[in-house]
Amino acid sequence: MGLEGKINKKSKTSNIRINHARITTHTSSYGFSMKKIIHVDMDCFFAAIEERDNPLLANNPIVVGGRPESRGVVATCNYEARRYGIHSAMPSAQAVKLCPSLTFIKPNIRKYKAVSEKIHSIFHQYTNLVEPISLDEAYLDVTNSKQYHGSATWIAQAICNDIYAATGLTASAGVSNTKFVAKIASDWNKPAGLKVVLPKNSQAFIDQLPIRKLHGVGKVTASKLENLDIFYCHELRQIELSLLIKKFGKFGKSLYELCRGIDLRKVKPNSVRKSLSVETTFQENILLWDDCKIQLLKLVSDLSRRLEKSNHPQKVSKVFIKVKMENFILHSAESISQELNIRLLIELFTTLREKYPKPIRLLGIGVGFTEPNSQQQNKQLNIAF
Ligand code: TTP
Ligand code: MG
Repeated sequence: MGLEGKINKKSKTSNIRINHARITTHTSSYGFSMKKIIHVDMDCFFAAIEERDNPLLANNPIVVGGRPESRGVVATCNYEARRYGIHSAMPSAQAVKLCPSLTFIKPNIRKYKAVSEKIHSIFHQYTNLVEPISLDEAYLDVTNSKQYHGSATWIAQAICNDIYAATGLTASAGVSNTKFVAKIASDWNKPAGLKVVLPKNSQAFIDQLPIRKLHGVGKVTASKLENLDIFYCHELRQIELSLLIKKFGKFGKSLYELCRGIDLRKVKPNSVRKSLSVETTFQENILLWDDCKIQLLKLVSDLSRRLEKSNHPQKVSKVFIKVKMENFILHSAESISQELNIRLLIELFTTLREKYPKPIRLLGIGVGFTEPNSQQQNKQLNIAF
């Protein structure tokens, strides 16, 4: 459904709540994780399923997504198409310009969900600590798993083999003692690749990573770091915590920790998401209404894509917006809504803007979900996402 179709004309704005928070930093004691974490991610998921089901497509560039003439976007594409520079979220019209012989396939979400159920049930054969991230991706904590004498490497390989045997599709896996390294590792040897980063090699592995690989580092943070002549994690590690906090606020502490391999996030089994949000920090603070509107619409389209990809079982119950001003003060506003509602977000933004007519450093939007009822929770346990 196009974004226009998602506007809920019945929504009311009478229950807007405005919150304020000052960004603060705090210190905590560091501890290195001795956990065994696997991150599994299927290769070209939707496209691989379509190729499997139609051998005539093999070796041809294909896209799963909306058609160019109906202003569709690429959900994913196979490696042949990636060679032309095509990627997820690219407008299909642009994709066909890059590769005129491209084959477009309409997504069949029901089919992809059935495959997803199979792979998630394989994960559960190795541990109960499975955190589903999306249809094709999950974190597993196998610290206490007994199979293969507890070897996370062998378990990861066995999971990929089982997935291939059950579905005819390949997965890639990363093994590490932290979530963020396991995720980077699963992408390392794609497709059908396994990358193991042992705790003793973790620092050396992180040191050679470009800073853009770090969890949460987007274009703006990366270019700020690059302006400080910091391109790789080993360079980031030379920077003092106080300077990072001065430059990046609370996120400075995360940067300090991540480049040292410190990521204490646990694998959260069957986590019930309470919200989903996106945000962007601007290279230059913005003030003009037109600039704000463009950024807001970009965020809406980004959030809408993520909502579709994550396939949440819970219903949307509210929308919210947050605005960080040039002085780092954060203001937010929210309103009840059953869907991602652009008009309502614009109203919330206008309310905040009238109250705080100052240059904006960061803009974020999100949706909150209803608490799942027990029936939904059971469904979640069964299908594990
Ligand atoms: P990804 O795991 O991000 O991508 P992928 O599996 O196609 O390719 P890779 O081998 O690089 O992991 O996403 C999984 C599926 O989610 C993907 O096949 C299609 C869907 N998807 C969207 O619909 N929109 C998006 O913007 C993205 C990134 C993915
Ligand atoms: Mg994938």
